[in-house]
Amino acid sequence: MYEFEIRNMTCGHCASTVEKAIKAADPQASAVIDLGAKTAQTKLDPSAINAAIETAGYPSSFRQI
Ligand SMILES: [Cu+2]
Repeated sequence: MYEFEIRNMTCGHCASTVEKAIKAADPQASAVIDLGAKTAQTKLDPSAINAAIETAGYPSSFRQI
């Protein structure tokens, strides 16, 4: 599992934008988004997903958990 820290994800609209970016990067990814913690968790391909989140306008970093 990988956890992405997405500091500028502040509302439901942001969360849905981030979720769409994750799904577009990897249709197999199931994202668990926690708006309160500003994190998303996925199982697959963190580099591509991180790039997609950033392209959507949200600076992101990830770590293995
Ligand atoms: Cu927002």
